[in-house]
Amino acid sequence: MIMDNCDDKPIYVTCPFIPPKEDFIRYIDQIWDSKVLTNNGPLTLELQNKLAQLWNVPFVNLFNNCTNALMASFPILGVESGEVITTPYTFIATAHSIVWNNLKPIFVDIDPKTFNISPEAIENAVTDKTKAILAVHCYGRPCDTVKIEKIARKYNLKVIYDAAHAFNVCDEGGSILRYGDLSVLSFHATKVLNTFEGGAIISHSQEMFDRIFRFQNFGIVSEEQIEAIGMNGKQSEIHAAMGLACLPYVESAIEKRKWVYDQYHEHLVGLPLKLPNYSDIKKPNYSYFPVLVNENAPISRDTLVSRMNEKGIFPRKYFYPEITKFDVYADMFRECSIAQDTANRVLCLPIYPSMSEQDMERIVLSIRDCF
Ligand code: T4K
Repeated sequence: MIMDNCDDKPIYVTCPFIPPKEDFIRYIDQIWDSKVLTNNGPLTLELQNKLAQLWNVPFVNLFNNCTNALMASFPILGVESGEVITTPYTFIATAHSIVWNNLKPIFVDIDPKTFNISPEAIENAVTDKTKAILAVHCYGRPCDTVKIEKIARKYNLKVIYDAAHAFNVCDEGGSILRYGDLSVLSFHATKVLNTFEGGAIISHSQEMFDRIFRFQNFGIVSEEQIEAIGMNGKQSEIHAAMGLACLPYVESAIEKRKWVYDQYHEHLVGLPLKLPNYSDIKKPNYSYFPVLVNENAPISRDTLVSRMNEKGIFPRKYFYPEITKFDVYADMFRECSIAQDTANRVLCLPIYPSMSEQDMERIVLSIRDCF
């Protein structure tokens, strides 16, 4: 978006974490030496191992993005027909991954407190055609994994968690990536850890790891054997290099995000906005700062956005509209009143590790001026 009447630098919803250039170059030198550019080279394996250690999970397959990893998840689990219960309150990639597999998404409502898919709504939507649940840990807040897994066991359903927002998030038992048949992460530029573009699938057995490994490499078993209509989902060495260069800084980057979160809580108190509260999460990652504009606020969410834009500040309406409001999903519409109400009032404020005190002040003033 082009800004008028504003001398200050624009402030966007996020700004990628960039490691010191020398750290990145050191890994690039290794690529130049090895001449291995892709197809599971040493840097990809190193990043995979480091992430598995970090999360205390045994099996991590890196992908070239989260969307491809989500798309691959269904054939990998043998879900090839039928219905998948999912949330309408998410980024479009979640739903696309179902439809790309010629599966039918069944959109059910969310919990108003967590913005995550409601387990009760899932159970009410189960039919004899249901094969899987695709749940999203929205904004990095863990889903009600206990209830979801119970429903999955009762009806013999596969569970995939879209954990695009959930890098490093832990509950009392450790990383939330241990839940579900598969968890799928994003390392897009806008995420807590970035590899420019990237993703990963976390699985729980050597057999599944091997199957994912082959599927993301065209389904190749050997030169003379192809076991599936696989895809090219591999992450390249340059992307792994970025991940490795960022990784040592990720905890301090999350700490800086927490500073932003705390500042918003301190300075936006008393306004007709409902602020996110992550105090009940054992280890949150502060990846997003979604506020809800109160129904009786003097201005609407859209007016707030316009006024902030005039001052060169660009929060985002993640996730407006809910998926079934997009034309291409209109014939899959199901009434989800909580998702609709949330989508109409939500605004994700800028949050990223390099936010300066001056920029924080600009954002806070731009909001306070509106009320
Ligand atoms: N599931 C969920 C729940 C997701 O949220 C996502 C992605 C996915 C799956 C799929 O993951 P990937 O396949 O992408 O790995 C952004 C991201 O592109 C997308 O990854 C993310 N979710 C979604 C919530 O947000 P846009 O279209 O809003 O991005 P964009 O380009 O407008 O960027 C937002 C702001 O970030 C810009 O205003 C400026 C800043 N920015 C962005 C980029 C790309 C930078 O400063 N530098 C950059 O390189 O989708």
